[in-house]
Amino acid sequence: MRRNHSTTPRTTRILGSLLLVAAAGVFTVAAHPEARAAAPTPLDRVIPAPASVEPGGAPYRITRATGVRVGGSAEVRRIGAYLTGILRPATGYPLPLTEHGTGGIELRLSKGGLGAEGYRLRSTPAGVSITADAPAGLFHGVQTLRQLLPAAVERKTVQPGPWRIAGGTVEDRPRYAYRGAMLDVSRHFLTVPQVKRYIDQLALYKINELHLHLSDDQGWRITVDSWPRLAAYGGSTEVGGGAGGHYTKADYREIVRYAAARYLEVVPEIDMPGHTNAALASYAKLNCDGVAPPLYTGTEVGFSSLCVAKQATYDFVDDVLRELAALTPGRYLHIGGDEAHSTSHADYVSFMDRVQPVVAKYGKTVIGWHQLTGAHPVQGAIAQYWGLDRTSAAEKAQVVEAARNGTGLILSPADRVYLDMKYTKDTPLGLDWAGLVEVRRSYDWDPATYLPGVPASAIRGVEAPLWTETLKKSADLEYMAFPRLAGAAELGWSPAATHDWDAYRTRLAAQGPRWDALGINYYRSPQVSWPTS
Ligand code: TNX
Repeated sequence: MRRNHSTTPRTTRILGSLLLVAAAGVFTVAAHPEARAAAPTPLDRVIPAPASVEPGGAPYRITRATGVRVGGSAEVRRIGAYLTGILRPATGYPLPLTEHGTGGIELRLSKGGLGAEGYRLRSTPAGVSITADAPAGLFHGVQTLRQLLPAAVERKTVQPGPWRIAGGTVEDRPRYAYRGAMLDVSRHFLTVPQVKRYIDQLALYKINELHLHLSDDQGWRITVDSWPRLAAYGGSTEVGGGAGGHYTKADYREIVRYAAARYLEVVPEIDMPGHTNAALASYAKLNCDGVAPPLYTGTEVGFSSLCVAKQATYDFVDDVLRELAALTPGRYLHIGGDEAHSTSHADYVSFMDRVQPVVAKYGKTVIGWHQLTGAHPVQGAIAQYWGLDRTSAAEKAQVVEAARNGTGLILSPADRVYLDMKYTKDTPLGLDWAGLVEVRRSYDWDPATYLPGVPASAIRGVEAPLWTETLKKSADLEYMAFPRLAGAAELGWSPAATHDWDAYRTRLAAQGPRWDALGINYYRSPQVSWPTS
């Protein structure tokens, strides 16, 4: 009974529900309390929805005797260690990493035609195996395995179990290669542990790109050795006048390392030529009038601009991008380019004409906010679309035209996946300039048809930005990100044929206890029937 979403989703969904009802019946009459709680999570109750699920056979049960087999490479062993790091505290089992033997949990690299990030998970009473062409696939398979276990597996103290994984096979691979989340560490500075905590949350949903918005009017957050005042002075405050902060190069490398260990690529952004007050305040020579403005701690946008006519501006850009590229193993440098309301159009175009080749000179690919499509995007450039339903037809047409001419697109429609938008008028945090964005609205759109006329090949994926004008603590970030982040991750990963609000809200409800167990603060949207216990 293979469930391949491109062919027969609905019939099998109904069949699956019937089986579930039958299973629930069996377990209600069973006397043992453990058995009653034990109907294992169905293989398709995972976010993002897997590409293909074939349920069948009895479940596997993790016990005190289970080992984790990780033959082959050091990287597979490291993924095994990550998995046991998750499983050991709640199960209380030793779960040794082994190279040989049979049964148990097995992670193995083997060519299966599922691509750079795909995996196959097979569960039988004898064991669970995850196989993949490449380590990233094994890591994503581990996230699926995690979600197939009871939510209590996420707790840090020993829990009763049982730890069962439904029988059958999952074959999975992403719809889009770029599945991103952005953190604005400029408006409020976020510490390295805060960023790591968010990275762990992103990994659970198979997100593979972490875009860091490292500079804005309110703060410059990364050390640049050739321009030391950027971080030391430009990073010394934030929205509301707090102390701000910045990452040393060692801090930044640590974020990159931590992300890479979870198969996320870091995309650093230096926003230019607008959103630059922190830089302009740090160096008078970057200003056309040679006068440094004061540091800024408000939340207005569009008032600052680098001086497009001055050579100092391009010396600055070259130094900053060179140092940033040297810190960046990833493919991309994001050069911003949004809301340059204090830069004339002609200046904006000439600035982008000079700056994009600098990115290429340092071996990286340009990403810019979609206003870049109003200039001359270089070949290979990617534009990040942050428009709304109500964005003018002319602006949309400009983006579509660029996509037809080869510019790639990352979709971040603000009235869908801007995680800083309020859910309702009563949401205590966030902004509402793009509208109120409840969970269903955030999930219910299709990246492939969102901008009619864009060729499918232009769409690189989906990114959910989290701007921090109103957000300071991890609990604030999480309240805005969860549950909507899970929906954005699913739009990026799952085949279009799995898209179904009713099925999604059931799967989403099952994430609530997991977030509780992980200590993740989330918005209990009334659109979702969260479990009560
Ligand atoms: C628009 S999106 C901005 C940011 C703000 C955000 C707040 C974009 C490229 N620019 O400067 O932080 O709205 O929602």
